Amino acid sequence: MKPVKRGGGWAAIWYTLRMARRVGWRQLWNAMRAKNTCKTCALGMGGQAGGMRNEAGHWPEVCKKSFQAMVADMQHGLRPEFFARFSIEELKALSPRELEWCGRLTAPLYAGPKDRHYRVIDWEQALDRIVRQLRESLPDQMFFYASGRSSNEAGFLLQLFARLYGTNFVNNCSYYCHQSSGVGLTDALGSGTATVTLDDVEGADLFFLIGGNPASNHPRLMRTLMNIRRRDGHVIVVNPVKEVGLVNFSVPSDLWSLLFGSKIASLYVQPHIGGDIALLTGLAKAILAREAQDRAFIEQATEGFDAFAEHVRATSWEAIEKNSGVARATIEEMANYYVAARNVIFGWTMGITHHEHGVANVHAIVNTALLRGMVGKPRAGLLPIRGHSNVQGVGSMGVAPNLKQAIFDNLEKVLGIRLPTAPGLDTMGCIRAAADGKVRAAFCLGGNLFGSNPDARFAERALGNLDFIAYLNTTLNTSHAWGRARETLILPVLARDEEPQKTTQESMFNFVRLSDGGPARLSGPRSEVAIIAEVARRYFDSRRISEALDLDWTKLQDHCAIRDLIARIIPGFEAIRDLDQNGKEFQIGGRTFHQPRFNTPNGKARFHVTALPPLCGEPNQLRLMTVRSEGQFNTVVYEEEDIYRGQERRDVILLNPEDIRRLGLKVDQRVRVTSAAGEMSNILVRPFDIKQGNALMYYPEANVLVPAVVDPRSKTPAFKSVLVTVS
Ligand SMILES: Nc1nc2c(c(=O)[nH]1)N[C@H]1C(S)=C(S)[C@@H](COP(=O)(O)OP(=O)(O)OC[C@H]3O[C@@H](n4cnc5c(=O)[nH]c(N)nc54)[C@H](O)[C@@H]3O)O[C@H]1N2
Ligand SMILES: Nc1nc2c(c(=O)[nH]1)N[C@H]1C(S)=C(S)[C@@H](COP(=O)(O)OP(=O)(O)OC[C@H]3O[C@@H](n4cnc5c(=O)[nH]c(N)nc54)[C@H](O)[C@@H]3O)O[C@H]1N2
Ligand SMILES: [Mo]
Repeated sequence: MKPVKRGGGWAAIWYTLRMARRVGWRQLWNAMRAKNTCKTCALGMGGQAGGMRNEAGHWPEVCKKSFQAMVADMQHGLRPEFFARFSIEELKALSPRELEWCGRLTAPLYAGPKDRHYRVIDWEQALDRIVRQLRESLPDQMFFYASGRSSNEAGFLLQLFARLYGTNFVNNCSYYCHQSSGVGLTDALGSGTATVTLDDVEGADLFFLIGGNPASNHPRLMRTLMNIRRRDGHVIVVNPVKEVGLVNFSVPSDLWSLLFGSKIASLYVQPHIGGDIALLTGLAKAILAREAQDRAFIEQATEGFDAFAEHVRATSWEAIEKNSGVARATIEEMANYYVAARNVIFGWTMGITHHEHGVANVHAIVNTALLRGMVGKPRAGLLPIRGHSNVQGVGSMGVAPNLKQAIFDNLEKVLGIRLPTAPGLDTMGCIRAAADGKVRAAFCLGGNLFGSNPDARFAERALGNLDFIAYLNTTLNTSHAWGRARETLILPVLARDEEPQKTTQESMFNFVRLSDGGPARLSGPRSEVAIIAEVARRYFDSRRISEALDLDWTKLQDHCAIRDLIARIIPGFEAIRDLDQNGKEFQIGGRTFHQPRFNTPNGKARFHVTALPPLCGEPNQLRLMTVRSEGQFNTVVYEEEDIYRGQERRDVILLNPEDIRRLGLKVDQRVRVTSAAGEMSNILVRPFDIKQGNALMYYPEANVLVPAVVDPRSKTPAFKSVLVTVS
């Protein structure tokens, strides 16, 4: 299969038309137009401005992914006969794509230790089964996981319930995603999210895009990058892989761009996997040598500069070049761009966070920005480009093992309750505790806990060691086949645009959106809030949550009542109380930095010394990254092909042609790929423009190979840095 010449464009439009044929034009159009936040990435389209509009009000803002996700939700419902016909073993034989396209879940499903098939049970039995588990377990034998698609309302309720139940074993998929960004940014600025708004990005004259592939994963950021180039600004891409869409992209809603394409990267830098710290240290070294640092800003608004500068000066160019794989001349060229720019944004994604040194990677980016005073003023700053459409909101709501002190205090004060104080557990921590038999049961609000885990065989064993697991999902996924406990329950939920009540979401720019919801497409699935509130009501036997507020779990079926609590408890969310009345979507206070004063105790931003991580691996080994293709959303595979990388299938390993030659391999030869965690056979060798010594395979399948090793600070697995041999 030939790769496309540029990203986006007609291919995206054709695909959309094909999707529309599948479910009906009018239906799809109406669904896309409804006032609901887009379901896919966290760029924050839709909401009250109407579907397909971004935070700057631009229309039409759509991408293939939003159509894919919508069409998947518009599928037919799965009939009970399906589960009588197909055994769990047979579900295991289905690919992630086949599972997704089986149809929407419509009825609660149950499988016990001896069952070979899931069977349909009624809601009464299902809810009672969960409550029985809660009664039989001790609070520290239960954990709660949430993905990032659920609403703020559902997230808030889930963590409140978990804490009143008595546990801090509460976490969300950000532990496998941007946690390193949250930790690294908080270290440096006292705040863990983007420091900028979309407007700021639109006004920048240089954008560093590090370790991300937005052409595929955040397509609507591409218009913004195109606009920067059109204003004579620049985009510097840092990525071991030459991603075609980052070189040239056709923004489908822009006629000129559609016809002729838009150049994206002004400079494309290809470091080794894990070479970013060395590269950015080199960039800082070049800036310091030119004395181009912003002295006034450093003096007035930062601390830790001297130790940082000393470390940078002491690091040799030789070490920098070797470790990053980038020549000094290229780094000097980056410095030329950086020194010439006035307003610079640093955006990054999983190429930065999915490492054992993920937090240090984020420190290195912040250092680079501080060096030239590019944080704490308009049109410049730091932008972790988030994944799931509401992953940031779910975190803000406290679906996290360690509550921020202010939230903890507010919860106790406002509700008049005592919260558990035993330490919480991150996602990998919970999986390990399951493997060790320390936790006995789990409750998963969305997501695919098995499929997203490193070391798939270990994850299967760990989850299999649980007595009970409940999954709340819209469609079937690999967790339901491979991530089963002795007893497994699957509950069908409504998608965001089918909710009977309004819900809210938070974008990666800290902007809170309101979604109207809409009519249910199928009878059967229930609202996430309704399920959590009902489980809690039954478990607590209708006891009141708070005497002070005269509040019980039945009242918390009402999303307005939940938003009222959020407004009282979560700092910065005061305006959420009246959101459904006045429709005023809002920017969360205290997170955007347009002044050089930060949320650290003394108001200063901190430099961090970042040692170069060793570039590991023997000569016969390759460093492997596991990434997304163009046709998937996380563990949900919509299409087998990856048109951007020119791959018609997913069981491939992409290698630099020089490595193929050096290792004595041939293109399209079948090989075995082995790592410390496992092996995959019958993988096809494919040549690709990837930095020599590095390799690429597709997630989630390649999770068999990823060891369960995490960054000690953020607990995020090193999904992008797996040593493998090919034979
Ligand atoms: N269509 C679609 N959209 C999505 C998703 C999806 O699956 N599909 N997932 C959503 C989610 S949850 C997330 S988190 C985001 C993910 O968005 P991305 O982070 O863009 O996704 P990945 O495919 O993991 O790609 C990471 C990129 O990092 C590069 N990379 C790998 N290792 C390194 C390294 O060491 N250094 C540098 N500089 N680069 C490196 C890879 O070459 C690749 O281009 O997208 C969100 N949006
Ligand atoms: N090897 C490797 N592993 C990785 C990554 C990687 O790059 N490489 N990336 C990591 C990252 S960044 C992330 S974020 C995680 C993803 O981890 P998760 O968020 O746990 O997984 P998803 O695949 O996004 O979850 C998909 C499921 O969500 C359900 N769903 C969809 N919409 C809704 C809804 O509205 N409500 C509910 N309740 N359910 C819904 C569907 O049933 C679908 O099967 O994976 C991580 N794992
Ligand atoms: Mo993610």
